[in-house]
Amino acid sequence: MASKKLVIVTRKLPDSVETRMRELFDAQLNLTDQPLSHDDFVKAMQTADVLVPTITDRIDAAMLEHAGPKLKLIANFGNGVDNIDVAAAAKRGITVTNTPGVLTDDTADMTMALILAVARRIVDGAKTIPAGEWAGWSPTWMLGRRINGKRLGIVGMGRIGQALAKRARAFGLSIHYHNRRRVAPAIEAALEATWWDSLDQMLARMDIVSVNCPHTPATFHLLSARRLKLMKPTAILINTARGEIIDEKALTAMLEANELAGAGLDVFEHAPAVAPKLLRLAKAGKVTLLPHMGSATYESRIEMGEKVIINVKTFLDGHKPPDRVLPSAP
Ligand code: 8YV
Repeated sequence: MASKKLVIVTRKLPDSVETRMRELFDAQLNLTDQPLSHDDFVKAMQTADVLVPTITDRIDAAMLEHAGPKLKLIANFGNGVDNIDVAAAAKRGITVTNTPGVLTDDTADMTMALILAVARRIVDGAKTIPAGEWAGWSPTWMLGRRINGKRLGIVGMGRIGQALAKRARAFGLSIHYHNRRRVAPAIEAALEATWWDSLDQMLARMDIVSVNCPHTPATFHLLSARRLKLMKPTAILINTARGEIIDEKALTAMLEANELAGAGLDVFEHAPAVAPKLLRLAKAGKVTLLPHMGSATYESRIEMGEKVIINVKTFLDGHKPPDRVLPSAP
């Protein structure tokens, strides 16, 4: 009987996922919940048949140079694959898969939560009671901004953008979006969404802007200093996608200068490092910062693991895995 293939998993995963992986594969698990050291990562690249990395593992062209002859599949535990040079992997005959779909609703929920948190100052207000700063109700204290009747501009109308649109409609927001391609008329009609061909024009008209597109070379600093300047000073910006999509330095400067009303960020350009200026803005109640929690539910993590298992098993059984990621066109 052929020996089981070596599947190296770089981070601690939910118990049920690890148990199933042990049953199916020769699984080398990382039980420490710390990223592998550089040396251990290189060793994993050299020895694995299948590698299961996460967003905390950067697999660029240089790292792929270490790939051993057996490595044929990188089954990312995550939806976004900006941590992997998919084109360089393809050149080496390495298939890349991801985990789409299962984290859509949780990420959309968290995006909606951030919209509410920033607009209604939920985190800001919640800090006051434990700090002993609440002297009693006042007509003019802790005022936020109403979201009902306002305009939400979604940058990237994929699965998560559409799931956000559904939620936001229930809160009385009108839905606007910019996407490389206009979505199907039936989806647009169901969401009562208005498509903006020009991102610049959309940004200038929105009360809330939410970033929900993937990070690719084409979306790096899509919200550049110039584009951020187009936004209304009363607007708020939400990002649960990737930090690199927004010019964070420019955003910070605008928040400091009151050229934007606030921001809710679940992702950062240099994560896990967060710029000291952003920390100061958080203390001042101008921004709500979350530690990349968009898909952080027990359910999502288990379903992500199950997707990884299906991709790995299908591949090792000699078939095309369902969630293959193809190199994007230049
Ligand atoms: C994941 C994410 O938790 O799946 C994604 O793209 O951004 C996250 O919510 C993370 O990537 C796990 O690797």
